[in-house]
Order: sequence, then structure tokens, then C-alpha cells
Amino acid sequence: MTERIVVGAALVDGGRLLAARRSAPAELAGRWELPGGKVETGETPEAALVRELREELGVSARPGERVPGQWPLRAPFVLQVWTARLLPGSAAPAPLEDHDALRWLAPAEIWDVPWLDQDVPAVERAVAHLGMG
Ligand code: 9L3
Ligand code: MG
Repeated sequence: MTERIVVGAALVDGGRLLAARRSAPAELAGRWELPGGKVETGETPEAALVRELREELGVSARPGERVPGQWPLRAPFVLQVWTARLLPGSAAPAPLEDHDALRWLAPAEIWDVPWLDQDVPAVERAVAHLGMG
């Protein structure tokens, strides 16, 4: 089966990392994730990241670098992570679609939220990559 990529954003602003609490589907509700979603056919991961952040959070963002690594989700999906920043003039993020809460986490707060199990290793790598560890 061909692997399908889900992009997650390590969105940073003012030295804080954005975490989003899922409201759907039921089995993931209440757990926190790096916002993002599935890369569509013919779309680059970076373009998917920008699209997902606009759809889910209403923000204008630019992707930075890919965080090395890839983490398994339910087959055939795998999670890849890019750093991202808000563009000047972007709206503040709001939970518009699949989330019901957002938090900007300072470095000391990164592990204060119950991340999705599959996001934990991705967040570890993202935080190390960003020098927030
Ligand atoms: N997923 C896990 N961690 C993440 C993201 C963005 C997504 N950081 C999982 C949840 C869903 C699947 O990937 O099972 C597709 O995500 P979405 O399109 O529902 O956001
Ligand atoms: Mg999503």
C-alpha cells in the first residue's frame, strides 16, 4: 500500500508552540496534536500545511523546515512535521474545524497537555529541532 502523508505544523510564535485539542473523531477527541491534515493528490506537503492551517485555524502561515523523521499513524498514513510561522498580519489562530481548544505552550509547558500518542515522538523531535527543549 502506498504511504500517505499527514502533515503536522510545529507553529511557533513568540517562543511558544501551538497545540490544538481535537474535537473529532470521537476516539481522538480531548487529545492534543500538532494541527494539520492529509496531503491531497498533487499537493506538496508544504502547500498542504498552509492550506490546513488556513482551514482549521484561519491563519496565514509559512512553512519552515521539515523536522527529521516520520511517525506511523493508522495505515497507510504517516505523520511528517514542518516548522511554521504566522505571516505578518495573520489572524490569531481560532479552533474553526476539528478542534475545540488551542494553547500556546512555553517550553516548560510542552508536556502539560495530553498529546495524541502518535504525536508524542513528533513533538519531542520538533521541540529539539526548535531549540525549545
Ligand atoms: N493525525 C495525528 N496527528 C496529527 C495530525 C494533524 C493528524 N498531528 C491523525 C488524525 C487522523 C489523521 O491523522 O486520524 C488525519 O488527520 P486529519 O485530516 O483528521 O487532521
Ligand atoms: Mg486536521
